[in-house]
Parts: sequence; C-alpha cells; structure tokens
Amino acid sequence: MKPRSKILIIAGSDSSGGAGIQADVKTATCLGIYAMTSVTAVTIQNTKGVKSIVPIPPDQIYKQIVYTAKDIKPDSIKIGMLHSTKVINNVMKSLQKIRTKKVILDPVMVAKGGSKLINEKAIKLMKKKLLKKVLLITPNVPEAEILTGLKISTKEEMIIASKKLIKSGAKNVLIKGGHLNSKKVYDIFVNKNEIKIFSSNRFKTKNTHGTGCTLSTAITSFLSCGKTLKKSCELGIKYVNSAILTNPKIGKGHGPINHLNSIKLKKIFK
Ligand code: PXL
Repeated sequence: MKPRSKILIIAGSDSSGGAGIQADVKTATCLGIYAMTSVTAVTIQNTKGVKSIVPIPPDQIYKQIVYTAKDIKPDSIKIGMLHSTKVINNVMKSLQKIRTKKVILDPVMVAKGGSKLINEKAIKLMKKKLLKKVLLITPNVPEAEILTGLKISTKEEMIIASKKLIKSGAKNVLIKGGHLNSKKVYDIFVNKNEIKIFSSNRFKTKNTHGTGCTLSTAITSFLSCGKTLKKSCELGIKYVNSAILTNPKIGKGHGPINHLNSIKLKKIFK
C-alpha cells in the first residue's frame, strides 16, 4: 500500500521504543500513514523506568515543525510530551504559522514508573492556553484530575470532569479510564453536544507501556484520512485494545504493546 495521508508528531523520544515518538511512528506506519516528527526531548529509559531526560532547545522544536511542514503539509498533528513553558510557547507559535486544524493533544505528565515528564508551570500554561487551541485532548484519569482539580473514581466522575474541561475551553475531550478499578474500561468522549461512552474489556497484564501515546496517534491517524473525530476515537481504542491483547511480553518491567497488530507481512518478506 501507499501512505493514506500524512501526520506530524510532536513528542519525546523513548529509547526503549514502547512509548513516545517511537510508539507514535510505529502506530502511524502500521495504520498506513506517513509520519513526520519534531522531537521535544530525549529520554533514556527501559521497561523498568526512566533514567534521564534531555530537553531539546525550544527554538529547535519550533524549527523542526515549521521547516518540515513548509515542505510536506500534515493532514493532522499529534502533540505528546511538552516539558516546559518555553516548549509549549514555541509549539503554539509554530501551530499558528502552519495552520493545521486537526490537532490532538495528549497531555503527558508522568511515565509508567512515576517519572515526571512536565513541570508545574507548564501544566498551568497547558490548562490556560494550549487546551483551547486543539481539537481534542486525551487525558488519562490522573491527568484529568490534575487538569480539573477534581477527584475521579467512577465513570460518572469522569463525565463530570470532562464537562468541566469543556467549560474551561476544550473543544472535545476523551478521558481514558484504564487507571480506574472498574471491571470494564470506560473511555468517555465529550463535547458541547454529546457524551459517548466507549466500553472495552480489561486485559490482565502489566505490559501497557505506551498505550496513551499509541491511542492519541491512532486517533490522529484515522482523523488524517478523513474519518470523523468520534469514529477516529472508536477505531483508535480498538487498535490499542488489540495491541494490548497481543503484547509481545518483552522487557523485565512494563513491556510494550504490539503495534504490528494491524499488519500482514507479504510472503516474499518472510
Ligand atoms: O506514556 C507517556 C510518555 C510520553 N512520552 C515519552 C515517554 C512516555 C512514557 O514513558 O517516555 C517520551
């Protein structure tokens, strides 16, 4: 096949390959999409945790975005790890310049092992400005709690938090329920006009590293080839569920999921 469309990914690198930009490029590729990147930070990590984080200078992040998009216009954009206010400001400036409407923000805050991937001031700026400039935000429950100041322990409280985010200026919100203790996993999609609850089976595994990155990029990918936002969320959730179910069980800690679940290899390459 040939690429169906083109996306730009603005995110941090995960040396272990399971999350961050590596997960994003794999996801887009396995869904038939051409992926461009702007790297915001380089992390040193394996499945057991993050060892260090080296930030990329904010003006370099800006230039990666603007110079790349000037040549190849992205159909949609995914934003992941943004660790400082300077990075957020540069990303906002670049988005204004390249004028792509379909922008998805995964408000990445903490890695699986507990390492912080964003500072406090940056969270405030994200809430105040960036949140309002994107088409969709995809927080997990702990991130939604920080963004709203609310405690979330049930599906109903997820809906209340989503509505609060809409009130504070978000256009569309998908809160991911994987962190709750419920038997099923509920992901809640909310905008001004509707509430849609996606219900999935919960798989018992510790290998869920990179699920958030993968979901937001899968949604960005489906959106880039013309599907509606709600359909893109539904298909993105399906792709992640299938990737968790078939996870390759590699690494000694929280292992990666299986991005290849959508792919069939031609016989001549086997
Ligand atoms: O899953 C959040 C995330 C995002 N971006 C990078 C990461 C992680 C988690 O480890 O390393 C670069």
